[in-house]
Amino acid sequence: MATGQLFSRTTQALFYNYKQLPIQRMLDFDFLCGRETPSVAGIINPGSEGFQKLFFGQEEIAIPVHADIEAACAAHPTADVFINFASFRSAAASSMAALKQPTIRVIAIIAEGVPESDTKQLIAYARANNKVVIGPATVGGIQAGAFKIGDTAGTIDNIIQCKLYRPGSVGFVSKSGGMSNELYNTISRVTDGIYEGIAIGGDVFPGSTLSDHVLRFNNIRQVKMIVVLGELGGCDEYSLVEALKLGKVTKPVVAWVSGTCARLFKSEVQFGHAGAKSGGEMESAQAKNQALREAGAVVPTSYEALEAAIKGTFDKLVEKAVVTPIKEFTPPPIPEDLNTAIRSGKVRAPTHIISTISDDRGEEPCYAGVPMSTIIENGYGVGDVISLLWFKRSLPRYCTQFIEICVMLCADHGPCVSGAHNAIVTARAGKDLVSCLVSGLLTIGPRFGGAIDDAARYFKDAYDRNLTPYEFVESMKKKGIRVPGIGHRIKNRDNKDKRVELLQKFARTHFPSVKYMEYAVEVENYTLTKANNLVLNVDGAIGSLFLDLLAGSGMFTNQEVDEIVGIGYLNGLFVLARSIGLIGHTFDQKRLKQPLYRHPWEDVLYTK
Ligand code: Q5B
Repeated sequence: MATGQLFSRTTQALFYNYKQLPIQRMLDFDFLCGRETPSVAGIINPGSEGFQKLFFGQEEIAIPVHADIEAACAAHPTADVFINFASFRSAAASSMAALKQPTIRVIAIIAEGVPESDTKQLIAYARANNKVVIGPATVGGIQAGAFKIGDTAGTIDNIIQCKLYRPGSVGFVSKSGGMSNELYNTISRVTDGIYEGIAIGGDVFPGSTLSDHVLRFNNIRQVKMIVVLGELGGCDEYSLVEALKLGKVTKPVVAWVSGTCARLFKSEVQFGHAGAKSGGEMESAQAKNQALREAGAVVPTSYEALEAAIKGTFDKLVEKAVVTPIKEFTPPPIPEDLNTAIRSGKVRAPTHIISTISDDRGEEPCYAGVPMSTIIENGYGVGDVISLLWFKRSLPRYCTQFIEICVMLCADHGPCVSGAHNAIVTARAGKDLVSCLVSGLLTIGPRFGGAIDDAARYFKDAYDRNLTPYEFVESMKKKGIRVPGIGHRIKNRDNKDKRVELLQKFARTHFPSVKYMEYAVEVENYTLTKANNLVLNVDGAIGSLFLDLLAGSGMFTNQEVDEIVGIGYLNGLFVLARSIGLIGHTFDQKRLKQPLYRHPWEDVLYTK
């Protein structure tokens, strides 16, 4: 790299702490400048590794993410700039770690509020090891057409407006990052633009000083004039005065120290930066401006006159042919982000998902349009929530009560049923809760718990077609289908399922009609003539009674009832309810610290 140059069109940085926007802005700047390689080689996101997808022009690229600074530097030995977006709490430690890496040459520390004692240590280490620190409390810097640190120069529109996508002839250094954006604009209006701009940051002890950068600019062939924007407070500007007096700066310098208004305040005043406070006379903006003027810098009489001073100095360089005219070009357009384009109404994009049951975008989540506060304040129960999220309407209280009874009655049926057994075996194999739950749920099907929908489907079809129980059962037999909702492994005529009786009792009391359930009972009466255990089971009771609920509530069309049964809503009741029990069994086994389950050999018939 040529003398004085900090950056070039091939400079690459490591970016500490993943911040999507400033990284994307760096990559957009790269594309605008026609760089061949992205200026961000890697991201350091403490503790996590992988890749981050970002755009380089129209192309999506994956930038490696590293868990620590050492790993990132080892993976990207040519990335010699470290852009530190750590908080003020961790900026010093991470900056020192970066400075200690042999591959890192320049670091920019963005955080404001880094303890001064820590900054002093960073400065001492950087000086001793010939490294450059920009900041803390800085936006960074930019080499026009080559490399940009983070958010420097703001939006792409601003960068284009200020012609920062190609080099000009002005070296610019300021304390303030915000004011540097302002000056990029001013300089672009009255000169051929910025060659390099640096904001050293507003702390009392900046990592590099105004004069450090002015002296560097003086050595850069392409920089023809220098603009300096200082600030009241501190003595940094005096080292520049000294350099000017000693003739170390040979290029024209236009300077302004802001903060002249401090004299209007009766007491000492502190401006936005830690270093920008009125102190003794020497630290006043007036004294510094005067000293710079006397040392040979072009210093206007006010900030308003700064633009004219820059213009006058630049025009003289043009007259003397020190500056050669730049060939202007139009930079490539940066593709607009889809979200921005949608927001501005320029494009429309199809959605990938359609959802009708809930919405979490407003002030509070809504279930089927009912706000959460209404659900809580009106004392809704689980049955009401199921009614909203599954059926998309508020069902009458007796219906939601029935749903809750189903959930309570089916929550568990002891450790010996298929689902509980699986959950227990899985828990004893040391698996996690979700695995245990899922292994139990996977047993729910046509024989165990998952016969509710089929029961509803067949009972409805048979009832609606006026089939007698005899015709229905025998037609099923002919087809080789067991009647869903009929039969149980342990329940029989003399040991009826209490759950079925409770459901029937509730429905007979509250439902306007229980015609489907009564039909199911007639079917049961017939199947019991065949075998003692062919009782109406809990699946059959829920299936037939839900038909009565749907039909009797008057809130569903026939087509909707068919759809509910066809889709298979009703098995959902068993799945939901039994999840409670399966979770209970899992906790139980874990609480009891049960060992790995192995089925006894004696319980297996080994045969050929
Ligand atoms: N036969 C439930 O069978 C079971 C017949 C039938 C006509 C029928 C069986 C069945 C339909 C599915 C159903 C839900 C597999 C059950 C539940 C939740 C649970 C579970 C718990 C809980 C029981 C002997 C003879 C054979 C068969 C005939 C049997 N069922 N005929 N329609 N439905 N039901 N499932 O006792 O002539 O000898 O060949 O599939 O509704 O899962 O607590 O355990 O809360 O956890 O093993 O309550 O009924 O009888 O298969 O030896 O059959 O009866 O054709 O006749 P079994 P099998 P044949 S509630």
